[in-house]
Amino acid sequence: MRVLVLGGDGFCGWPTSLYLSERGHDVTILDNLSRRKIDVELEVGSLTPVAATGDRLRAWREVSGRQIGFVQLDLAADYDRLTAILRELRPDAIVHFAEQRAAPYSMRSPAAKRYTVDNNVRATHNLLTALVHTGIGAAIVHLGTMGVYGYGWSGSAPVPEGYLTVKVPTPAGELEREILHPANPGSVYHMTKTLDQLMFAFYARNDGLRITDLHQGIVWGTQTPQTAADERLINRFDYDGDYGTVLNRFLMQAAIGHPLTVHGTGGQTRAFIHITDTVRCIEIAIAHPPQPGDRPMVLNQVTETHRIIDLAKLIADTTGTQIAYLPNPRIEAEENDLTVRNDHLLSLGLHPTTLSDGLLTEVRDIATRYAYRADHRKIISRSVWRAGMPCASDLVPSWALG
Ligand code: NAD
Ligand code: USQ
Repeated sequence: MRVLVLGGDGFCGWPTSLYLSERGHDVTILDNLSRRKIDVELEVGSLTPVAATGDRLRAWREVSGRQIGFVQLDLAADYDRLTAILRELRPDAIVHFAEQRAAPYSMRSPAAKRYTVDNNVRATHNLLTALVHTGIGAAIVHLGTMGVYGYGWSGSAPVPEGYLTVKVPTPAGELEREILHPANPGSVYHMTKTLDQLMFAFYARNDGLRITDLHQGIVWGTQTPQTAADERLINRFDYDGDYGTVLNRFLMQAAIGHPLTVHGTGGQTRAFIHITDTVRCIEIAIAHPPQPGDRPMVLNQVTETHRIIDLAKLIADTTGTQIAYLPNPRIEAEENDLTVRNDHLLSLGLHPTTLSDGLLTEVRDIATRYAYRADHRKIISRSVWRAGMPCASDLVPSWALG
């Protein structure tokens, strides 16, 4: 299959591109390298030493004998070149990772809020309209997020896969309808993913585009067998207060002896998936696209749920690291239940990798190996959800955080 991977230089996109290439697909990455530029803006970098894109691609050719194409293009801005690339490559499937994906970054300033909305909404809309315009019938697989549902909206009922059956009272009696699950985003970033959903619904109905929206949980882990094959292929490992996600942050913090940065009580429950399962889910999704005229297929791409405090305690108990309970910089429920339906991906052949599979050690090993690259000043999250909210770094003396 010819697969175009939008955002293929990023944390999820790079291992996905290598995996699909190894599985025999003809892969081209399209990326504007904005994630690398945001590292420069934030004066922080991946904990792992990520090679330049050209070096990565050359290394893959040497290691695998296979070629991955690369196009440097801004999906949100460069519409004409996008249509030209689509006409030239004529992809069978397009995997869309190319969005600004950090909730704290999306809340850090008016400029970051506007950038996140402009970038994500325009990127997705440009892709959809370019497919209609060029008449290329590629199936789209988009990386959405569990955060579109919000947390605790439906109490302890499992979160369904995208759609909800509701009863509408009418004078003639109750009508049953399936609607898109109500959106309840918790950040400007998550809000852009809810807007993506509306665009998908419209273009699937109006133009028959074939769209799969993967509502992914928090990805943990770093390496896949492909990225581990050569140092130059190593994946990103974000640990900073904006881009680092919670489990990888805790593992890195334990590796460098920094107290684990629990926001609030840690009673927040979230969904997780290991990076090796992410790449496998993408392969499953491109192999099972919806038909023209179908509504967008929504699959919950998660394998397990955990409370943040339980993850912190697990890591603290095995490493002897302390837990720091920090003022929560986000506006979110202190505690929530979360059970999630993930029947589709399981029925299509996903065999989940779980925290208990010993992989925590693998990530910790990576974190220990590259601990010397960590900038301790970048660990505490400084983005707050509303102006005037206390920031942990103002309240907690630095000696208390190691
Ligand atoms: P990332 O920031 O590491 O990768 C995104 C890539 O897209 C980057 O290489 C960036 O340069 C590129 N990009 C962004 N805007 C672009 C544009 N306008 N034109 C071209 N390229 C552009 O993020 P990630 O962690 O790999 O996440 C990928 C996708 O998966 C995102 O859409 C994110 O919302 C989703 N997701 C991620 C996680 C997670 O835990 N990392 C969880 C759920 C969903
Ligand atoms: N948290 C802490 N301590 C930390 C960092 C985070 O307690 O040091 C808490 C947060 O307050 C939050 C939870 O952990 O309650 C998750 O935070 P996160 O930064 O790991 O994840 P989130 O902001 O939700 O975003 C990440 C990805 C995003 C993706 C989302 C999936 O960055 O791209 O969409 O996970 S989900 O959470 O399922 O919506």
